[in-house]
Amino acid sequence: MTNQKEKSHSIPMDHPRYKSLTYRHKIIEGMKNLIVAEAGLIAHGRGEAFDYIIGERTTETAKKAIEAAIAAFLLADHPVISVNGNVAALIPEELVKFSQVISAPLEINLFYRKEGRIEAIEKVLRQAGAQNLLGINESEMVEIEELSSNRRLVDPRGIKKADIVFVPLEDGDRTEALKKNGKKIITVDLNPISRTALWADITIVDNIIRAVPLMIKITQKFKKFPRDELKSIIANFDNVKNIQASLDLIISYIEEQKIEAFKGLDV
Ligand code: PTJ
Repeated sequence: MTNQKEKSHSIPMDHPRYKSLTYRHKIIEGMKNLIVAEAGLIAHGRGEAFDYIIGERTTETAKKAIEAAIAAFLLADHPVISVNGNVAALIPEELVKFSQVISAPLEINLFYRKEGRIEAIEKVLRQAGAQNLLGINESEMVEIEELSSNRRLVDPRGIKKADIVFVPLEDGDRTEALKKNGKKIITVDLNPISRTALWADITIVDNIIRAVPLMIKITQKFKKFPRDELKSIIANFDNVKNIQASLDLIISYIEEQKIEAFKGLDV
């Protein structure tokens, strides 16, 4: 397999950081196609840094948060999945699949509005099979209070009437505003102490690339559970303790790296 090239870009498949570079490439291409905002590149880099120090794996604490999130989603009356540029560029097919298995619409909701971005994201989601898409008709949007940014505009059939909103890779002000509007918030954020991570009801500290495929699997399993079992999964979940456990895992991973990182190196 040495020197084999992946078709869409020139990253050799045997490169030790092949996966990470492939997703970086998707973000860069996404920016060129207007899907990703310029600031999305910086956000992705921040995510990569946190992923490094959590060991680029889905931890047991993240799995617990995912289970609580899916239980909450399955019990919700109007769950909605908010989609921004980064998530659409990284995992369009998985987003569409998740929306289908959990029976929640996808709503395009952007922080950085720019002509052509909504259409570019709509296109990539439609190509991935999306049918029920919200947030695409700006003339139908309504405002949510407590928020001055562009994201105050939401779809009346989606986030406006939602009881639970999944907002992966979200800006802190908006999470706070959605909470103040009475929404329950589920997020995926690699930074366990971002404002969104701290404000959310359920914080999944994991890479969106790994989290959503696992969320799909767990939904398929939990769909068969009785409501009482789902309720007890939520009752046994404590978001503050879970975030603290993620921080502990980061500390112990860094501690281990003092030895592990140098293994096999001639230093
Ligand atoms: O497409 P738009 O206009 O809606 O804008 C999207 C971005 C991401 C640019 C916007 O929401 C933003 O500026 O977000 P922040 O405030 O940078 O927050 C993004 C958070 O997501 C940060 O805490 C990152 O660490 C985290 N993050 C980045 N990439 C990933 C991630 N978390 C999980 N998986 C990732 N791949």
